Amino acid sequence: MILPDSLYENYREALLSGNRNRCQSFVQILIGNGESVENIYFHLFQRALYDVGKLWELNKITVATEHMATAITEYLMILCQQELFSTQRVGKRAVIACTANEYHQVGARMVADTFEMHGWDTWFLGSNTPSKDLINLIQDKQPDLLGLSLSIYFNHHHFLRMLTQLREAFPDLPIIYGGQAFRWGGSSLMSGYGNIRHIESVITLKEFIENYSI
Ligand code: B12
Repeated sequence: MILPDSLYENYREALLSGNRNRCQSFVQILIGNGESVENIYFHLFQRALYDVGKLWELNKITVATEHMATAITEYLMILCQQELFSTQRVGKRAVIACTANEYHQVGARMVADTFEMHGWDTWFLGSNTPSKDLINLIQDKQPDLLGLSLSIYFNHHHFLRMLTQLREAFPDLPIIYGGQAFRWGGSSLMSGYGNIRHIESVITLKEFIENYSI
């Protein structure tokens, strides 16, 4: 996707000023031009939220502005989902969750939506999922794959504990994981957890799903 910087900057300005209607117009134009939802998620929404994070870190915007930008993004993602209803089902199922104490859910939601767009049936559990409840849900839904999201680096121990419990209950379940907690590494810690794989973004996830065979 080639998104001119000027267009991106206009979108970001609308997002930071809380102008939901203007943001919506940008998305409608991109969808109307045949842009893929993955590209919109990655090149527009993710890029803008990463910028929001930098501005917040530098104290240039308030927590309220960050919350507003996140809420608008989640609203726009639902708008994009109108695309999903026509997708033919492929008979595969995925559960997508965030680790305990992990409150960043937008990335995981994008992952669940990407599976849906490829015809998978998904259960997206949102933020902060306790291991015990996740295990019960997996027993109930019997998915073909589990996706786990972790953004906060200092939550690594929650993630590893969750993986240990998951592996005791489901030794062979394919697991994929991602999120900004792994931006600076950490994947070597996963080598003892069997069929598990790190995927960086919705763009690489798309390739993974297209080549996936059970
Ligand atoms: C919005 C936001 C919040 C919101 C989240 C609300 C919500 N509804 O999700 C709230 C207010 C809760 C929050 C809280 C905090 N936050 Co915050 N937050 C953000 C912000 C601005 C945007 C997050 C986001 O949605 N990004 C966009 C998504 C699409 O990107 P993504 O998560 O990386 O997802 C993509 C890939 O990573 C990957 N992926 C992600 N998950 C998965 C899973 C699978 C299975 C796969 C295959 C792929 C995959 O695919 C996604 C799509 O391409 C980021 C800035 C940033 N750089 O992202 C900071 C950021 C993540 N937060 C940060 C921090 C420090 C915090 C707090 C500790 C602040 C505090 N002092 O309280 C708390 C921690 C709360 C907790 N325990 O979780 C830091 C994290 C640093 C780190 N890695 O440790 C960041 C990077 C800000 C910064 N620059 O410092 N935050």
